[in-house]
Amino acid sequence: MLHPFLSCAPETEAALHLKQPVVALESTIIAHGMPYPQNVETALLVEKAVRDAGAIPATCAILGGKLKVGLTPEEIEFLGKNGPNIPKASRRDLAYLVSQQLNGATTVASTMMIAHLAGIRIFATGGIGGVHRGAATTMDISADLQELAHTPVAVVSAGAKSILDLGLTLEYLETMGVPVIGYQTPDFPAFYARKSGYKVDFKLDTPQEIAHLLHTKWQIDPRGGALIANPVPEKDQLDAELMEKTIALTVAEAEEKGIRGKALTPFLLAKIEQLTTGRSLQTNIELVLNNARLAAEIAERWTMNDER
Ligand code: PSU
Ligand code: MN
Repeated sequence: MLHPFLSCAPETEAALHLKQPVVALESTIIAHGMPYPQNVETALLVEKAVRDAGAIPATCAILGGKLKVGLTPEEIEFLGKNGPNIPKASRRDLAYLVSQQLNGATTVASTMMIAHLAGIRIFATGGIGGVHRGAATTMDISADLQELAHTPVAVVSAGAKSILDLGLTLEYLETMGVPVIGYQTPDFPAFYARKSGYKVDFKLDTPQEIAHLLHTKWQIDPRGGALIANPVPEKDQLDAELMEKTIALTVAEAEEKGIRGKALTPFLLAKIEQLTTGRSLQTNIELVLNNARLAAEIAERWTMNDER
């Protein structure tokens, strides 16, 4: 039985019913993470990458108060075109948007919630939210981390941008009991770069092993997610030092302008893209595609495990 607030695309519903592999995808990256029209092009390419790797994509969003699981290309176009005018919706925003029958672009946190309600276990994105630099005084810690602590969905990401304090983000995940798994790497990746200077907790080399770990984790305790860190492909990587400088400038500007709360991440993303004259956008697109492919492979192995 579907949750009454969910609205599943027929294809997604059929796939879930038949226990076929499904990969959840978020929509804040579409509305707030990239400019139009590259955001729409990317969202469609990501769905294609999931399909080509043998799974069904389920892009999530809130439309007219419905928790949507699987969007039409027209709905993706709508989110991409309206971009910043679509409210960015994290956990705390869901009840308001649903009860008022409004639209929302879902973050990692709210996409995990929707995926969980629909019975989807694997989710691909670009980068997760985390502990922001200066969080000791601002207390800006993304709700994504609490969601990973509580909701049993595995998130495949290219680590996190160093707009965040990556060391504190990893500490927080440890406290919350979230395993961080490096795919074929011992290093925690820094989104644009393959290394951050920090290590992951565990390195696993195949989608099969990752699916097996998830299966084991949820047999021991059905609560809580996992973070799968998949580094950006070598050829798309940006210079780590240059990005560090760019990000430092961006964070300083946000502070100067007093940009806070949910506006902060989108501001930083747009600014970085401007400063790198679009090169960061290309890298961003490539790493999301890379994550979509890995998530599809894990989802395939996961459905096989699940039926054991
Ligand atoms: N980091 C990125 N790209 C993104 C986001 C984060 O590199 O698009 C988005 C994701 O949707 C993530 C959200 O869940 O921002 C986190 O926002 P906040 O820090 O306000 O929780
Ligand atoms: Mn925040």
